[in-house]
Amino acid sequence: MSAQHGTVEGEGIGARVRRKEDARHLMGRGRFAGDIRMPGMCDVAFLRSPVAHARITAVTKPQGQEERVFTVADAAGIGDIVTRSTIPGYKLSAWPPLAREKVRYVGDIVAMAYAPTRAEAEDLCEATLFDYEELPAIVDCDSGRAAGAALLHEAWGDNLFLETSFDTGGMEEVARTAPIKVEKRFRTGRQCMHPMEGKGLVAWWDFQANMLVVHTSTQVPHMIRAGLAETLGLPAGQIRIAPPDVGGGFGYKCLMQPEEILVAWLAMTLKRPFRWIEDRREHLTAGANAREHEYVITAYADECGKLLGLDAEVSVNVGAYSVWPFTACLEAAQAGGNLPGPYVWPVYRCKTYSVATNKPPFAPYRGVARPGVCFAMELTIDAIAAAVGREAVDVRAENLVPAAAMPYTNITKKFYDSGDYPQSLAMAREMIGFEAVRARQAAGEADGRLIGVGFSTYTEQSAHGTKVFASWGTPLVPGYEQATIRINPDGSADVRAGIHTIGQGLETTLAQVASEILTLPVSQIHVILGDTATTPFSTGAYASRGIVMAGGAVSRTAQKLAEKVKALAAHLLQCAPSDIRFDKGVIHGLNGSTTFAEVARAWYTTPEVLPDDVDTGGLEVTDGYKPQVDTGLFSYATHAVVVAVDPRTGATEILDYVVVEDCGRMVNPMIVEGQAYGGVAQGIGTALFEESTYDREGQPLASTLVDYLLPGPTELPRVRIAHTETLSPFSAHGIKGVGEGGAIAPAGGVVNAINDALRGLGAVLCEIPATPERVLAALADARGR
Ligand code: MCN
Ligand code: SMO
Repeated sequence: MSAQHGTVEGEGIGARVRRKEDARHLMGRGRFAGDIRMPGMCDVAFLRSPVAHARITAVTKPQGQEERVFTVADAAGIGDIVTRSTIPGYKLSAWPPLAREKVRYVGDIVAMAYAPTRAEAEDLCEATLFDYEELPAIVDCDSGRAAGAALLHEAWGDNLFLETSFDTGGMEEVARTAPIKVEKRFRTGRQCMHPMEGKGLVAWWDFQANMLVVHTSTQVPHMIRAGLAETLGLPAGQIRIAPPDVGGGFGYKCLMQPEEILVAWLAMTLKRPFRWIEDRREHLTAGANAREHEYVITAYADECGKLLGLDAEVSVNVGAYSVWPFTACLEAAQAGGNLPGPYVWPVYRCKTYSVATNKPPFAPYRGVARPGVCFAMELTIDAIAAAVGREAVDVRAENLVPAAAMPYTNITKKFYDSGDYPQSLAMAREMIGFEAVRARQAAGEADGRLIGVGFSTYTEQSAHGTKVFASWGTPLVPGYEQATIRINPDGSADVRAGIHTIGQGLETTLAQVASEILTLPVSQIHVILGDTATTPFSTGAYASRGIVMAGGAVSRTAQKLAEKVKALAAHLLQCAPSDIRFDKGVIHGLNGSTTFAEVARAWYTTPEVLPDDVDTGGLEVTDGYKPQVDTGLFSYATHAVVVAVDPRTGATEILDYVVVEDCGRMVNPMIVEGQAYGGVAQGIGTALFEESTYDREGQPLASTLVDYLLPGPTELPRVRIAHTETLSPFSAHGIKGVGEGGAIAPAGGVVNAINDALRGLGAVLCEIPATPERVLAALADARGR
């Protein structure tokens, strides 16, 4: 349990080191894009389409201000966002950063303006006239797929970015013989991502270096350099991405956004500093979205609930354009591949549809498809249990991949590298006090509310490797990660990596990995991340790959650097390098000891004390890493939830919440727990509160945080977390990723608990968020039956 973890001595892997980055953030001394001031800097604002689908007839600039307002006619040099993919049948969309001919969602950019202040820039946008002929809007998957539907991209002939199918064969036989058949439809609401800091950037021209410098709030600085080079037609060597502090990314900041391209283009063209800072309303109405899935599921089982076959159709409402670099199809591709989850399914068939609609484009969001997939799968397991009249927790336990089968290749060829899934379920059952909850349920509540308990088990594919992304056909495929480590003249160390820190704690944990090898205290290890001018190449922080990939690179690089330090120290201490060992930052030889500072002094300032044939490579090493498997490392967890539902109001309160997680070796258990807390908070938002609603014309209805409900401290339970540590045999130090996991399970667990509470009344909820209205509708439905 958590108390056993993090009692490691020192500050290396496994220690509960306090986060290095918190000091500046708690003191308000972080430097975010909005904090950057430059002489002569202008603010940029955007005129956005007020309608979801229209043909542009005219855009008229305000008289006398024409040179500060830009439409597509002024931006001949800017390339469209065209995200290629090698998946057969995938259709390309061309997304012009400034709309051309058509607008395809409310928020699509029609014009941009700049001025010394944001208010003046907004005034210029308001004074710009936008004339259009409205076209019918496609807002949901059904109407998008209907025969004769209006087309977003006329040349396609339909509204499907991609259709995929997967079939193991054998479904007809299962359908004919299986004693239990469960048919279900599930829906998950559309969401915004809401990092605490929205998207934003400052761009300027550095005359000294003769390059464009972009301080953009991003998870993927090196990829953005490649994307800007492509769309701006500027060589990548003349672009520096120097990301400032990033106040959360959650996937949203993986994209190259049109605003990013446009502000960079202004700086490149007019050779002066420009800034755009997304406001909350822009995020809610025009920022990329996530999560809107529909599932049609037929599941087969035997009389005991043993799973026999899963037949599924998944539609994802991916919005108007394909985002760069992950395309509009990542979500559905992941959904189809991950739906079977941690269970043994002998037969599987799945069709997926990535449907283009007149809504904002679709980004990966913490967990990507898996929060929806886990919701659908966990509700399916509970439905099967109900059909065979058994406890869902028992049916779950019997169908999870057993520990003895590890490593296990599942039905969709996912390689589950290690773990004990039934153990995590058993521990969660124990911690939540399952029998006590059943007893409390039976006794009834004095206030008339209904108690329910729900479980949700998932796998989190982390650090997906080259082959996985290559199979999705994305334009940039992540391979290795690299790190550079240098011992400074004072004996401290610099760790440089191209991955970025976005709030998830890598400034601390990468220092811990270096400390594990070099034994220097974390305070003497400076971690410098993200800047393309000073760090080695990285594809970035996403897919819970940071600590596996960059941590692996830091580990390998530190080991090579340690050899160099040992060689120099051996000379100073007159012994063999193999006799040298490090302990708490002190370097011990056979007959004495020295320090990193003394070795550094010898190298940097008194080289005459070193032999003539010294390795002139010095005290700096760059090396890279990729895990032994290319298919990702699979973390997993079980969440257990107790809720009280008020059948009169439909309101749900979470009474207890338990997480039993396993992400291999934990580098910092405190940070892992923080990741679980944060993820669960977002997952509870998905389960109960958050929804980007649209009307039939494609108008967003949730344009403020009054309409779009984010959970706050009063809505969130005290989450109890326990860990098991099953080391991966395939990664450095046995580490697996954890960044997305917390957000994957809550919807499944919470809604299973709600359905458990409502069971006596015959109501079943299949749609999230589980708002009071939906709970009441499910109850009314049950009464009507
Ligand atoms: N960690 C650890 N031991 C492990 C696994 C992870 O100590 N066995 C720590 C890591 O060192 C790191 C954190 O947990 O500090 C997350 O690590 P990892 O799972 O490798 O994830 P990434 O570094 O790749 O970060 C991205 C990931 C993703 S994909 C999303 S989405 C997400 C997440 O992290 N966005 C976040 N967590 C976030 N947390 C914050 N505060 N802000 C975001 O935007
Ligand atoms: S959604 Mo995380 O950035 O992979």
